[in-house]
Amino acid sequence: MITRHDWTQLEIETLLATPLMDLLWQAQQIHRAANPGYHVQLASLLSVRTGGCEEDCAYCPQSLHSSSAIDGHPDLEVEPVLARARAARDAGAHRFCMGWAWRDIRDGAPFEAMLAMVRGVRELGLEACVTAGMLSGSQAARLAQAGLTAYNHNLDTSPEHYDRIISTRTYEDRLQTLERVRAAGIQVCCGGIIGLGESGADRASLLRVLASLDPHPESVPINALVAVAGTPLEDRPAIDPLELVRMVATARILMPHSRVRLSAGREQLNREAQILCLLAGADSIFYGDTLLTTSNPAVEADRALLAAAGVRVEPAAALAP
Ligand code: SAM
Ligand code: DTB
Ligand code: SF4
Repeated sequence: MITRHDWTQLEIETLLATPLMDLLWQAQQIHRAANPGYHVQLASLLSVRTGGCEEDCAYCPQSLHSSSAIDGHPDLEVEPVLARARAARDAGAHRFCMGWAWRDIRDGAPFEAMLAMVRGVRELGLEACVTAGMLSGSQAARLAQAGLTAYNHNLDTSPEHYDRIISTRTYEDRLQTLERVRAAGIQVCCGGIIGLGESGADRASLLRVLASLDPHPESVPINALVAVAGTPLEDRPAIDPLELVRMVATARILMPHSRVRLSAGREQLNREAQILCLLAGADSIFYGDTLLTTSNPAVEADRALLAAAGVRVEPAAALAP
């Protein structure tokens, strides 16, 4: 299987618009060749620092520019975070992802605590992922040294649609952080959101930029907007679930070896739509009752979903004490 980084806008728009049955068939063949046995990865998510963010991302309830009522607890400390990581591991998670509602990482005590959390999560035998906004080269190097597996930093939408969604940073800022993460030897987790009022061409353009990264991001989260009251996008209509299926299938075809994570928005999908996304090539989900500030399907419901689909989960994380 050839891995390409030169997909054109037209090729991607054509894929996104392919008759669904043909698109699914193509995606399935590529997926099964790249992921023999088809294992799904379970990633657990925890918000360490919630709310109060200076950025104005129109979808995000954690922005200071939104009037969303979020449960703004004080920043979590190292021990409670590690207790949550242990519980996630015991429930079967493979990766533990931690979020900070920051524009960028600043040096100091909170960053030292982040490093301690990363070390602790790794000692539990879990993969560790952090999402905390922009970072410097030296911060990336320190995270790598602490054992960080992956850094999540989404491009969210196309370069063309970006300034209708966020005005406080640029696409170039995002790409620069991604380069620093890569240069430090940390895996890149980078994807986007559909349902932000973007066109089909915008979706293709986002996928084009993701697939042009060389190497491809190791994981690509595909989110459907969770329209939260108090954000500028609160009245956005829900997307047609088949559009999410198309987005997942196209991401799978463009980036055969990346993990495509079916991320936010699963609560709005019925069981059958989620199974179609898995069939289209999603091989990871967020697992646990909450995302950052919004809810996610219950663990029992997800266990039942994976069993109904006959999906094998990745072998459990190495059991450290
Ligand atoms: N502040 C950091 C940043 O923006 O990179 C990290 C946390 S931020 C909440 C992580 C990602 O969550 C965003 O890039 C966006 O893709 C996703 N996200 C936030 N709010 C969302 C929503 N309402 N619906 C879907 N995805 C959302
Ligand atoms: C990603 O792509 N989606 C996750 C994770 N990476 C950090 C976040 C989804 C957030 C959904 C809205 C919320 O719960 O606040
Ligand atoms: Fe801040 Fe991240 Fe939310 Fe944007 S998505 S407002 S950067 S927490």
